Amino acid sequence: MLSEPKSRTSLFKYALMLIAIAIVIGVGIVWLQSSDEAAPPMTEHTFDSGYAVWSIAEYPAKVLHENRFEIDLTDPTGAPLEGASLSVKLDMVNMICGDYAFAMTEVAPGKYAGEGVPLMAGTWKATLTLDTKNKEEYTIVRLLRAVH
Ligand SMILES: [Cu+2]
Repeated sequence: MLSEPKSRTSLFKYALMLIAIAIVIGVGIVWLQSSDEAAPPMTEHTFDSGYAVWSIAEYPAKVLHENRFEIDLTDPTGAPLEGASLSVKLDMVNMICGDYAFAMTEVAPGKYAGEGVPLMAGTWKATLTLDTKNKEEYTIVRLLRAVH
């Protein structure tokens, strides 16, 4: 009779511990998935004078290698947005380890390409400055992952 409440208490503690472990694992899985979802290989962006599809040829990007960035621009009617000038700046999220800036060139009507070099493994923020031929300026931001 004396030992029964004791074992119930320890069973209760054991159950609490299992629940706590399950919560920690669950939060960890959600966090991992959200960091992957935040930096997919291809991102889509709408801006006032059109639409952008931004892809990175090999993904995740390779650290200290030239990675081909491709941006397709279309105007609101779906026609290629030609004659824009594009430049990209890479900087690492939550770190001051140096930026990498590069220009993109128009390789086909409305299709722009350039080579980006992440300096370290991790998550990078890429900021695109887009100047249309009508002298409108837009800033488009995406995240990307880089690995060794
Ligand atoms: Cu860094």
